Amino acid sequence: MFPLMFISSGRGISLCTILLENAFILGCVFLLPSVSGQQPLETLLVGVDHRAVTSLNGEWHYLVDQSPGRALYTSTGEINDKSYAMNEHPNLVGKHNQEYDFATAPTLKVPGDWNTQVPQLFNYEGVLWYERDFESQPKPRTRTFLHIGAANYRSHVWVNQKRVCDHEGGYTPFDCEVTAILNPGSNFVVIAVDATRLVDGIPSVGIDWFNYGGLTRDVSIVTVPSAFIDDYDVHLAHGSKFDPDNTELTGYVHVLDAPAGTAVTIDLPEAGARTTVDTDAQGNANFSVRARKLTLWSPESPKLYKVRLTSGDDELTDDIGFRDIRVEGTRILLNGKAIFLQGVNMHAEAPVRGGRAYSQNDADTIFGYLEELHANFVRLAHYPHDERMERTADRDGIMIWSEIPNWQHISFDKPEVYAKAVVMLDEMIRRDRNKASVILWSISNETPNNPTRTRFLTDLANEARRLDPTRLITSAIIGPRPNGLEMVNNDPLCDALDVIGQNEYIGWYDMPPEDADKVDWTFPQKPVLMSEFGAEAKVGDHGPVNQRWTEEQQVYVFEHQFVMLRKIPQLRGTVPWILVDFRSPTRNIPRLQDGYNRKGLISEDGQKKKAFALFQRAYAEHSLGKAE
Ligand code: GCB
Repeated sequence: MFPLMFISSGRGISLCTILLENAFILGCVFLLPSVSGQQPLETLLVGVDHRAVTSLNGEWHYLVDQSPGRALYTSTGEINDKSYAMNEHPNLVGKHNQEYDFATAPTLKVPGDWNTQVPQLFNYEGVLWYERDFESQPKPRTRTFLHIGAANYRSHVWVNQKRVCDHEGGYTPFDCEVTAILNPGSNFVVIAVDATRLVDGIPSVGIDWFNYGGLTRDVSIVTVPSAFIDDYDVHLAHGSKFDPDNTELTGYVHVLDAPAGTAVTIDLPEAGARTTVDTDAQGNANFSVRARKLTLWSPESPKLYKVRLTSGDDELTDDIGFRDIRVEGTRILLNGKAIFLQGVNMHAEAPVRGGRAYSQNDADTIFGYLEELHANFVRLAHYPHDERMERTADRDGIMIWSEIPNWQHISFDKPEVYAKAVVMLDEMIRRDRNKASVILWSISNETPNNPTRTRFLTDLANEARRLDPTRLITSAIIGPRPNGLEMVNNDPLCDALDVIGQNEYIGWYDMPPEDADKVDWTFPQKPVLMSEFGAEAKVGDHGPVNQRWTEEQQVYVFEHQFVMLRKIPQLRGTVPWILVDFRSPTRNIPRLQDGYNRKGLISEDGQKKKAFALFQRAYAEHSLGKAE
């Protein structure tokens, strides 16, 4: 067990230092915002996209604060609350005061990375300040939050000159309470976003994707009653026998700041299910209710129900599907039926438009490709994507692997890094636990096999199970290094997983493509997904199959992969790397790469390579593996 523990308080967590070796509790350190510290997850509103909010999307003024970020950081590395956060304007007459002015500064669109909006900022990875004004009419007995869908990587937020929150992590949402700070009429918000990579960050400094900076997802103002539903979980009772006319649904609704005994109603009119339960002293209302008429969610029938939650003055209606996912031996069962996942990987980069994906149009383009491919599964690499992706997957019946960015080299020996990982995991699970499409939580990708990392990730897998016992836990494992043609995965991390993700690049980084035919894999007795495999090709480049970078060679690599994959009895899914070519600054071969990883089945401008048709056929014929 890691020498740090999270103690639940309500549904939030606080970081406490506990010396377990001495069984001696030193006490809880409620983390204060600091330059390097991660704030514990306190309030994170679930289902914000299903509430009436005031959008703060649109044009925001910005100022660049080049490294070392003199406006954001003091010389001792503290956050400076008295600089741009004050949003003052320079005196044009009288005494000299300061040298910035948001009011006349240029603007950036939010949501959106800064890199693809301003040519000079394309490679910028430092601090950038955002500002915008907004109107508010605070109402009595309400609370107001600023909700930020994601900001990469660290954010510091001030409203009307007061710091309201700090957040670390580029791919998950957070909320800052502003109730006491808002003025009737005009207000302003200033957000400093620092995209500097950190050795002790998650991910760490070396990544194979583009480090888009900025307010990359929706920003909104959310007003709720003084006691409000901040979190809920409505799912099919795990292990219940499915009877469409009498099915148990279960979960909880958490009402923040509700006195014990506050009534909560869970109502699914179409399913004939309704119950009213009371909150406990922590504001939690656990429930169990029978549905009289239920169609389970599945790729063939992605049925969603209106789920209306009410408590006091608060009310929220979500669209939720119900399904059961479990592992039995080496099989994955969806609603009791063995499945084979016909998948593909995807980064959160907008096809054609380029830049960080954030819109429904981006999601629809990606899901359009998935449909054409006859895919039923997508791995959202290597971090949580925009919530629209899960919503669209719920709608379209595509199953999802969602992961936190524990990518390759992380400071696994540092308790503070473990603390960050737990918060990111909690934020990911909390946002998406009501999405039927999500079947797998992944805790990491291609991490080095050593005891420190295995302990860190085993603890994290257990934490994921504690947070959500209804889903499967996985990780993408790399190795063993090829040793002849026998590949034995004996990574001890597999013990902590329900489903093994295996990455391999036979035919590209390792061995000639044809050798794949002769490779034999041995795995622990669990379901296996080949979670990455592939080769690069520049769209439009043609030639013989032994010529690198051609579409023909990419197809050839996959064809030999197929021979190998069909021989793995416990293979339960194929997830080629990757659906669309994506930006990666380390991919620098002129003309062939030009800053893109070219392992896509589709080029970044939407042209399908030959390999796309290969998978389309294989998936249409269901020919790559068996469900049991
Ligand atoms: C991997 C990584 C992925 C890379 C890919 C590649 O093993 O998991 O993030 O982009 O290989 O193309 O090398």
